Amino acid sequence: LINSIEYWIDRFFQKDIVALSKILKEVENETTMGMEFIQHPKLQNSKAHIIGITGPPGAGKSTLVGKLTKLIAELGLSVGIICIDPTSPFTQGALLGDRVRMNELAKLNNIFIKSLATRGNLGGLTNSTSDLIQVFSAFGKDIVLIETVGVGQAEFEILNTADSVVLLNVPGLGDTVQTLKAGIMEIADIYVINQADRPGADESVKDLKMMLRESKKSDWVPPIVKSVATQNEGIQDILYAIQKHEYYLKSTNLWDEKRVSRRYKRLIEVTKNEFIKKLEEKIHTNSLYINIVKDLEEGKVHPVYASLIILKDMKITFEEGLNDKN
Ligand SMILES: Nc1nc2c(ncn2[C@@H]2O[C@H](COP(=O)(O)OP(=O)(O)O)[C@@H](O)[C@H]2O)c(=O)[nH]1
Ligand SMILES: [Mg+2]
Repeated sequence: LINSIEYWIDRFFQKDIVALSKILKEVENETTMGMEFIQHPKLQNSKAHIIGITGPPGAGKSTLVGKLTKLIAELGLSVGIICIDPTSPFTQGALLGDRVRMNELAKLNNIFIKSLATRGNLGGLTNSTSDLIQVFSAFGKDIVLIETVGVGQAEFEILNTADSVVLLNVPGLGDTVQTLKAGIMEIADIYVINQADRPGADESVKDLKMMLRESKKSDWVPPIVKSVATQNEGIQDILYAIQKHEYYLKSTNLWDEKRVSRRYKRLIEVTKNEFIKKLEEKIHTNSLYINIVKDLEEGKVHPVYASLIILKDMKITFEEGLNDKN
């Protein structure tokens, strides 16, 4: 009984933290049980406001997540936090620091923290991130905060995952403008210059403003907020900007559109992964596949031809013009 899905689902809806933790773990590890949890009719919920906090290492993301969470909890809202840890050995120490600070937070009511190890891709979101968000949402979390390190790809992934993206930077960061030019900064809905107790904050705000004016692309004008996370300064302003963005999303239908497109992307992702798994399995066990791969490796057939043979075997029909001419 203790291993039955219904047992854990019942406990989950009794707001049992152990059940929440159990289900998050199973879903994170993509176990059979986890996959059953995530498909459970009662768990189809995407009401939570998903907020991505991103930016370079050391910008103050964890500190901000902490202060924001406290403020949100004071409003009577519940928060789920997902921390995506980069695997880089250089940041191990910092990560331990993060954990300690985060655990302090966890003692507060209504807050639950899930730390994820990234599998290889530095700071990247794992496949299961969107499922973990869904679990938090079904549990009744009003807000899910996701901390990711802004290195390359992860910044774009957070864009597809979060409703509102907050990008942290620090003043005088020489490459602020450089990053902007690379287009990376255009992902954010809210810009924060944290560590505004350090010199150059106003210049950074001015630079940002100019860049954003040039790249205006929607009705939403991303606000730029200065903060000193360690001193709890500017946190109210950041939360206000987040709430304003939530209102904007809901009043323009973007809120629903984002949910629809995320579910669709997940469908494609899961199907693609399963397909590739099947394919690789067959390539190692099925003689038709073994032979066609051998011919391919020996340069006897073109990859397109080999692919057609495989698709045909899988009974996947193809568009006109792509059908095999044999
Ligand atoms: N001076 C100053 N230091 C800050 C501020 N916010 C965070 N820090 C410090 O910057 C370091 C990195 O912060 P952390 O939140 O771990 O950054 P993260 O890597 O982006 O998560 C820590 O030592 C913080 O105490 C700030 O507003 N001003
Ligand atoms: Mg951190």
